[in-house]
Amino acid sequence: MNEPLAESEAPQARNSALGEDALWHILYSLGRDNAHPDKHKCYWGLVLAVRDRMLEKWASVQRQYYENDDKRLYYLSLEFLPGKFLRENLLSLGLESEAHTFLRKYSFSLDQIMDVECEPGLGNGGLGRLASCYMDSMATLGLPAFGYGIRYSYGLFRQEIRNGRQVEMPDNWLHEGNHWLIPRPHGLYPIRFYGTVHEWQDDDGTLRHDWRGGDIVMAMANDMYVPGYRNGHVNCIRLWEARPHKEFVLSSFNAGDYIGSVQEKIKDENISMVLYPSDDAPEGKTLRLKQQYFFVAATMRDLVRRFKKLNKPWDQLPEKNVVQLNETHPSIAIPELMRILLDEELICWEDSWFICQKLFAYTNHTILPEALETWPVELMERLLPRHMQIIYEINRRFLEDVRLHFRDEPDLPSRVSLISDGPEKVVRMSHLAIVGSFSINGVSALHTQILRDRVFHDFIRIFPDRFNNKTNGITPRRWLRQCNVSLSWLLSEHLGCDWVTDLDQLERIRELADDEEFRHDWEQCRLTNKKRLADHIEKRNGITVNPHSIFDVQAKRFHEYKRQLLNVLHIISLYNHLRKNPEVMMQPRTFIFGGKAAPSYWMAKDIIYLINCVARRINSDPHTRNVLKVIFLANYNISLSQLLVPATDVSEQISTAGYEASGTGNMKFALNGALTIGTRDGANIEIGERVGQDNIYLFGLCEQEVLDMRNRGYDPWELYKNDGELREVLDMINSDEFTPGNPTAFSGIFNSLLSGGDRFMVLADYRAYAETHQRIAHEFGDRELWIRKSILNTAGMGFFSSDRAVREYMDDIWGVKPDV
Ligand code: B1H
Ligand code: IMP
Repeated sequence: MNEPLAESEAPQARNSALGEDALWHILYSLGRDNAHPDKHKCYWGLVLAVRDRMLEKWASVQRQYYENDDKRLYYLSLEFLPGKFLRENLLSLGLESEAHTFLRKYSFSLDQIMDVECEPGLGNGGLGRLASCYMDSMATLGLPAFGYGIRYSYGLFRQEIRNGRQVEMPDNWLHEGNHWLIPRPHGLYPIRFYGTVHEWQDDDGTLRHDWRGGDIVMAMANDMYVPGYRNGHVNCIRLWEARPHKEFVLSSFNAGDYIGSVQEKIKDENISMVLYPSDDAPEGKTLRLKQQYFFVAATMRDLVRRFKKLNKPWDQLPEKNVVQLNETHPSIAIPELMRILLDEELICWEDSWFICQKLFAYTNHTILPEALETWPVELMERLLPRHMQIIYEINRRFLEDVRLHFRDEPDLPSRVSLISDGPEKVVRMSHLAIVGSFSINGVSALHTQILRDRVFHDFIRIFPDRFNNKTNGITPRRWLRQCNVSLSWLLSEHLGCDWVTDLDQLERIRELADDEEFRHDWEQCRLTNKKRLADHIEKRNGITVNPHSIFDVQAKRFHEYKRQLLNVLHIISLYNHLRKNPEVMMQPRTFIFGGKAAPSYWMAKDIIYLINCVARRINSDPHTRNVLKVIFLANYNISLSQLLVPATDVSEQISTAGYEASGTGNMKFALNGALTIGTRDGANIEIGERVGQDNIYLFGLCEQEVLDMRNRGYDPWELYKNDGELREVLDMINSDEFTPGNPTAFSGIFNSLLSGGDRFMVLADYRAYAETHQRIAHEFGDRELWIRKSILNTAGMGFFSSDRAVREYMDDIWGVKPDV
């Protein structure tokens, strides 16, 4: 094994021009005439030509991993949000100018042909995009890393706004095929569900278990390639697709049940059909658990297959591999590896458990109680009977240990148990992930502190050394170099190009904040980006916005804790103020919203409806429309985000303190020179520390104050009674002001804020928020002051590079080394 390939067998590097290859592919791979290629042909031809170059590098990098006997990182995530590929891959491979030359010949720009590309929406939001940023950094750092997930046929729904309401449309992102994804129909893995566990005794009298019967679904790999930035390194994200199990289908055919067998086939393929569209609140559906086990089992097969090639003893598995679990969604990997080691490799429990606990690491991304994943024991027992037995045994041994070490705390075992006894017994997946991992991390300093103090407080005492913080990061390649071309040029002119892979270099523009010419150039870049967004808004929404107005943006999933409501309440009060004081000069403002609500989350969908109703009213009022506009941009996704981020003046990061684990949107806006209005929540706190407290607008209750206020007894009616301006706004919502003829359209929202107790303390933070906005409008008018602050934001954001984050994971958790 590990024979290096002979010279002649090694792939030859492509040395023809990219454009020539694209033309070649149009004819020979796509079977289309390449005489006068239109933009579709140019796009597909380029994709294949770029892909060739990536594959060559990928193959040699994979060989290198074996030859160097590298420790490998497996990053398991139910979600990835890579965004469009072509521009990113051209940039990383240094092929941009060659592509431009080719396209110029046919009078296309790269922007034009990027329209052809479909964006894979294989994730809900922050968690999925984080996985993609990390994959980018791992490739750029040259790590032997492997992403693993599911190739959903339908990604996150496409959002349309009809009559102000969100309507969900299917996202059939593969309808034209997708050449960035290479299917691997050879060597599928069988994955079992249901069935029964047979016990038997081996020659030594040891009790053995064998999981048999049930349904088999095949897992087929589809590989998506991730090139590092100009370093010749290419990794891959392997996405599993469910395929019918041939033998099963055949036997039904033979039995003459044609329709039945086809139905079975459809059922099997359902597993990878669609992404669950809820962010921060997992849906406890059987199909979801099937998805989790399906991708995890196929992934562990791949890991074990590669490890076996090395002919090393099993105890070296954790020396050669590490598995990072992105949230608890893949945590069924822990009992799955136990099953493989115990039942297939016949390793004893103690050794198997020792291996497991050294292999897995778990990242927690949320403390929302409704988001902490649990599965009914009854379901787990039926779908994965052997895994349920293993979970019981893990729990039995763990609790025995806890009882031994914490004798005087009789309640502790039931609090930390993997299985909770309620009306329905459930498996607590976070407890399973904690007990089975050697590292557990939160994603911002505050979030990790909350895990320590509250959510996992009991576990900190049991496993004090396992917990650590890894503040999130974003990739500067996509979130600056690619999305903000004008600013990137300006930065490179002053700093050289190294900032793209060494973001701390941005510190060096701090001194340029005093340079008038630089500030002027900075402002011009921002204006270019704002005009581009204004054009987009004109085209999409048919509304003209003033590019000199404050572009105030809140773009993220709709959730009560993210408090889009707080933003709308304030917009309505500004509107009232303007109507009552038509003579006042107000800084013109454009409030922009983007984001999707989970289809079954009615409150969030009502909030979208409210925003659109308020927008309709305000945008059509001749008295205010020159100074106030409200825009809802439909179908927020990575591509739209790349347009919004560089054009934003004010970034809204206003979650109730303690609820947003980190946020990564906050980092993207600030990196591109937006100023943040935010609560002391998630990574906002660390952003404030890095960019300087004078350059960020933090307001409102901090996490401790939120807790204290709630403990004291918080009464939103008090605020309603005492704050006339706020009362007026709330009364408008609770009338037909924005929905003529329908006064109860928003009574649900009104009630949640008042009689419902205002769970997310919107009213409590309202006054501080409104006052902070007043300051912002004032300071925006002072151009020198504002631009200086904008520059200092970008200058201070180096820390939030995902390169830094991944390096921390690498050094503190993974123990993998770059292979470059
Ligand atoms: C985050 C999720 C999430 N936290 C359940 N939790 C899901 C939970 O489909 N589900 O069931 C999907 C997603 N996503 C986000 O992770 C946090 O809210 C952000 O604050 C954080 O920045 C992001 C990345 O760490
Ligand atoms: P995998 O690691 O088995 O998924 O294979 C990925 C690629 O790595 C293969 O296509 C080979 O090019 C390369 N590869 C696989 N096994 C070996 C080995 O034992 N030595 C060197 N290269 C290998």
